[in-house]
Amino acid sequence: MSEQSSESPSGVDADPAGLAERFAGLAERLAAHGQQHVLRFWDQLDAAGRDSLARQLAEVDLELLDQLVRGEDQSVDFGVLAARAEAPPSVRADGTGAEWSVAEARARGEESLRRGEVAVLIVAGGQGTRLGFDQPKGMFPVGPLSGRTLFQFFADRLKAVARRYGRTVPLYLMTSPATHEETLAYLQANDYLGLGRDDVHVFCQGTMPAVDRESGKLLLAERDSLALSPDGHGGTVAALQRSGALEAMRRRGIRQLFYAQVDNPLVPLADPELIGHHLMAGSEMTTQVVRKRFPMEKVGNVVLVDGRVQIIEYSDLPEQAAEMTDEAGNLKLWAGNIAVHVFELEFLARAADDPQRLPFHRATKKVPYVDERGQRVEPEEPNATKFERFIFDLLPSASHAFVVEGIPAEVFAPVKNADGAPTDTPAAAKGAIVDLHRRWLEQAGVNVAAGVQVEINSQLALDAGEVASAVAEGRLPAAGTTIESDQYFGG
Ligand code: UD2
Repeated sequence: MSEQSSESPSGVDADPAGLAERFAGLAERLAAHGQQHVLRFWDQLDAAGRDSLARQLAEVDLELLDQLVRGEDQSVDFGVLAARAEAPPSVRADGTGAEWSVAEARARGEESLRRGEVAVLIVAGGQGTRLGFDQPKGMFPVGPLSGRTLFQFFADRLKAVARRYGRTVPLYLMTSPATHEETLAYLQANDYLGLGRDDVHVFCQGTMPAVDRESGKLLLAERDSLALSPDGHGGTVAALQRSGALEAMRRRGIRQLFYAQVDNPLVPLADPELIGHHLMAGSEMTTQVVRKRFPMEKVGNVVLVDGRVQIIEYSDLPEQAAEMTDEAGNLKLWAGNIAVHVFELEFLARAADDPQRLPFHRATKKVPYVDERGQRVEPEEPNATKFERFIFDLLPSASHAFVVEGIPAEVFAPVKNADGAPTDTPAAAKGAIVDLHRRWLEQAGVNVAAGVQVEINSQLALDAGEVASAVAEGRLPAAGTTIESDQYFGG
């Protein structure tokens, strides 16, 4: 299941000659790229340390790193791009904008779920630094009353979808070296969240080395290891292929992959409507968006440039472009990326065969390192450049890329920042869950007293329609009654 190597150091101790050869080979390769300084402490390392450093270095594409450091790939001027950008063609939340009805889309999506053609992919490689939670984010307790974790929320929903359509929806979870082992241990300890053991697949994304922002030199995190960080969620494409997950999905008859981020408890995983719009549009990659609340909101901007749908990340969008309005005074670039996509599996497979398709983005960060004297330095200012790929950069290469508007209160409540921050906090996400479940109950004729919190497990009712059925069948309080105190309706 895991593609991350846990092999022990190969017996280099027993073969000092081999070791010398290995050093010579590495030194030569590194010198050709001006990076030999990372072997500075080689003589002081034990066999395990040498082995681990050599393994890390074997994974680094030094040619590519040279190009990135020289900035040869940096051709995009986002200011110019944004000036030419228009709102993307989309199906609006009220169903307008498409040649088919929402009901037709839903029926089409349901058909593919009944055929077992859909898998779900959740990217869970991020380290949750902003949230200040030191475990994998999926383990964060987000249930307002149940305390259920993000991972449990997703599993509850997938079990409910499987029950409704009579076919399981396998879960593919992408971790990073920072989250892999702990995620696996959590899943094992929790019986794979009640999903079948064969229906949960965990695979680990790759890494990219950080370099000194001035010199472009590789940084050492320790004397025997490089400063590495996850290669961005764009790394999903290569990791799917490398881990065998892509092939496993094909064998299983999966054709559509529903992609989401681990930080959004409201994401309607395997939503038949979104999958249906994707299929009706004949799209290779479909993305769900919400109307941005304000120009500089921290969501990517889904736009149309030269006839191609693409995303300009919030950090790349100049303020002036973000503030442009249309004739009605609404934001021109209104479509905010919530990182919910539907992919044709074969489109991803083709992308995996073409590793250069995704560009790299740069971020300047504080990265602790070991200096030339072997002293650990905790920088106070950003000292390093990190390189990441973004999965949404696949959009321009997709044929019929398609955009579907969702209602934020129903689909988007990301957990990004610690409580106390102005937006995207656990408190805000919990509030959004309570508000949504309250509305479902009220639509079914159940009253919820002011200030009272309610939470409904997806296994009991997945959406407003199922809440209405559960009310009618006596599995939730009857219509006309009032819920007077906080209540969790479990699965
Ligand atoms: C992301 C989107 C942004 C918007 C927003 C909505 C990017 C670059 N931007 O912003 O456009 O849609 O989400 O919530 O994605 N992850 C990995 N491996 C990595 C890096 C990230 O698995 O190497 C996962 C991470 O666990 C998380 C997700 O990707 O689930 C997003 O990462 P982020 O929180 O760094 O992205 P953010 O909030 O800046």
